[in-house]
Amino acid sequence: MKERTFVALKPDAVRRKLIGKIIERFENKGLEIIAMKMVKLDREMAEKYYEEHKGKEFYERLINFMTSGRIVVMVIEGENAISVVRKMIGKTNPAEAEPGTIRGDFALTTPDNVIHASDSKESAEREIKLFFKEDEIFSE
Ligand code: 3AN
Repeated sequence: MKERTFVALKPDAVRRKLIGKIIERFENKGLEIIAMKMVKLDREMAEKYYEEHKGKEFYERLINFMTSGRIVVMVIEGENAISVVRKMIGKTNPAEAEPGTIRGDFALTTPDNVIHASDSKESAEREIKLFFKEDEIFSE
């Protein structure tokens, strides 16, 4: 089934100039980038984005990190895009992420684990809406 998922390249990915290397993997896989922009999250937006983690031990660190620099957000479309992209990014903890995955190859610790991708249809819809208007998304 053709799906849309939301991906964010975190401030560490931008600082380390990994944007091209990461996007290349999605394009090589046959996925379509149908929306993309660079933004800098303010605290309010970051809190909205990570509302499910409010109260967790790492929440403050996560918000501080995610507002520390610009990020690249995108909508990716393709067959089973949500699970395929999750597989490609690897486990949340980069120490456990398999080599060959994006976190496995480019990250070592959290919260600076280079990339975020939606983990379900519901979160994809919520996250896409948070960052993109419908007329900024270019579906085939
Ligand atoms: P994922 O990004 O793989 O969906 P989530 O949604 O559980 O993982 O976590 C969101 C973000 O919070 C992660 N990308 C990571 O940056 C950060 N994070 C998750 N767990 C921890 C942790 N134990 N310590 C620090 N940061 C964490």
